[in-house]
Amino acid sequence: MKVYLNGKLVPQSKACVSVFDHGLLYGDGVFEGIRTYNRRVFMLDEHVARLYRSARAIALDIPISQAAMSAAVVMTCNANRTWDGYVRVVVTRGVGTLGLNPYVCKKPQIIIIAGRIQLYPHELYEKGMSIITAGTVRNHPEAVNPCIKSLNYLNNILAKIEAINAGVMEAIMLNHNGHVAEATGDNVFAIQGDRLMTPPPSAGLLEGITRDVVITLAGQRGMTVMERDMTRYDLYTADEVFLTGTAAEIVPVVRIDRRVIGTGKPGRKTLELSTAFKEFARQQGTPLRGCT
Ligand code: PXG
Repeated sequence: MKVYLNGKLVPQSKACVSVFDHGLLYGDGVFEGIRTYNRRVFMLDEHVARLYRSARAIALDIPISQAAMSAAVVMTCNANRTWDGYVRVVVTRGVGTLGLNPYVCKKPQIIIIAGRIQLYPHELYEKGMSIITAGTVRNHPEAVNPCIKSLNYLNNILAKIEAINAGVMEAIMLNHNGHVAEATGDNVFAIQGDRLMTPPPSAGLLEGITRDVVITLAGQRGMTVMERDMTRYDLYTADEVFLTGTAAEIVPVVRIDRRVIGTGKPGRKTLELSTAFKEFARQQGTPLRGCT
């Protein structure tokens, strides 16, 4: 595998960063996870724009333009023949000292890894997923805003530990008001009748790019889409619940905190949206080498 590191493609074995990198020492940096489908990079401009927003929010100046970043992603995918895969873009603050001061870090490190992604097991998409609500509260937006896709995922990892320890793979995180925010690496949706509900960004969540696509696709299918504050009540009493994310796509949820959701099977509308999403993802995207 060839890894993009600060403008060059280097063999995986040579793709190293310093132990003094503030990304490692403090989680001081930002990242993106992007998919390729059918020789196209899905929603590349949107991911790159979010990366630069995240960087801006932590006062990190990425030393190349957004267009150059997009070109670097395409180049890395082509070099690795990542036609149906997963791309991780990481920008760290760079090498500094053992102190916190980010301004001593003069050169942000840009890393692009084009590889595979481990999706949830196939049967989860057919049978649906069991999840819990976590006790770990989602970061307060006035602390580290969850809109920032930063390298510090400890808040999410603490909730993920709760999930795994409870024997499930995902956890819903609530915010400081007890409202539903999101899952540890996915956004959450609930369907009640013809209404599709998802928490608003003000609830403290990453504005997922898959979330945006699903909102658009649902609108096109005549569903009423509402961004509104939700509590566990809305999840427990929903007809259907599902999670969305770049890696996960659309995952039906059939149990929350051991309560059965809807019929206990993936819902019809969830499956419809999932089919529409797959169709859209195959057709849309920035072309890679050999894309027809
Ligand atoms: N919320 C959070 C906290 C995320 O990290 C999403 C929602 C979904 O956003 P997109 O734009 O992908 O639709 C994410 C992104 C993992 C993993 O290993 C997941 C993400 C990022 C990094 C790792 O599960 N999801």
